[in-house]
Amino acid sequence: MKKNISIIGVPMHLGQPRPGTDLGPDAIRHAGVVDKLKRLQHDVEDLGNIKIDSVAGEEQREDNLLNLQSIIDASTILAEKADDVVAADRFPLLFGGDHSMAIGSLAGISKHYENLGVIWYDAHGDLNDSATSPSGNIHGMPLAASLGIGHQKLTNVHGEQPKVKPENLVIIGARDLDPGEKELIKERGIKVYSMREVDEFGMEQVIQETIAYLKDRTDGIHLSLDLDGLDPMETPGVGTPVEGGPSYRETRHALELLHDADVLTSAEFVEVNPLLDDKNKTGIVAANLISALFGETLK
Ligand code: B3U
Ligand code: MN
Ligand code: MN
Repeated sequence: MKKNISIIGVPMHLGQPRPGTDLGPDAIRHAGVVDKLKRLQHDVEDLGNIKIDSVAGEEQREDNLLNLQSIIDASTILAEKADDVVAADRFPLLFGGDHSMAIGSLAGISKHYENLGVIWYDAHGDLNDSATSPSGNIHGMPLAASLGIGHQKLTNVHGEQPKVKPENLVIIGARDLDPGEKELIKERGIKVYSMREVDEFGMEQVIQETIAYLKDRTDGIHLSLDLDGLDPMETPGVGTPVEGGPSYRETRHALELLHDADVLTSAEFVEVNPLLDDKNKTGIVAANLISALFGETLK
């Protein structure tokens, strides 16, 4: 089905200490993604990159939260932009940028849904708050913040209400969860297909079950795909690689199945870091996955 897609680049780097994720959106563009989407007959507009400012002297970890105020400022701008795209009846497609950007994207998009579903494809849970985080890096916290857990400034971006309900969330590919995250998953009954389950059931079944689970209980579904969700052999350009992830082929098939089911209403591809990459491999994988999600078939 033809979609009206609006691309937003989010050169976010403040959610973690390594330079380079600010170059992620352009690395995905350089892999030719806009042309690919146009060739698939979609209406595509590229809104360019939002501006990420950092508050002077904010490098220190106040309250175990690195760059808190700068991230709040950027998230607020992103939330408004994503909100506008949905209000215009277009499909928000976001290129990142570290995963702290999801605080803003989910805040903006969720305004339009009673029950926004979220598929979180990631090696990590991103369910920490300042008390459970081993790093103080906010890119490990966006899902918690979206559930209404954590520092009030993070949970209150673009409205005070929780953006996502725990029963509307599915995490896929997890293999590096912190103790506090595991507790939260248990306590809130969050559905997780860790690598153990992906290996046991296969990606096809995991995705079909995810679609069946979310379809009836939600009125829209957002895909948040962290490129470190894939095995780092194929996506080396990420800040926190974790071995033992799904391959490009498995992930591509997951996105083909999501395309066929036509259930997604927004998507983001995050954590591309060209400074850690090998000849833009990770940007190219992101572009290929996006093409699969929007209907490209390899025949
Ligand atoms: N869970 C760890 C590591 C981490 C989270 N997200 C990424 N890395 N990309 C943390 O710092 O919260
Ligand atoms: Mn992540
Ligand atoms: Mn991750």
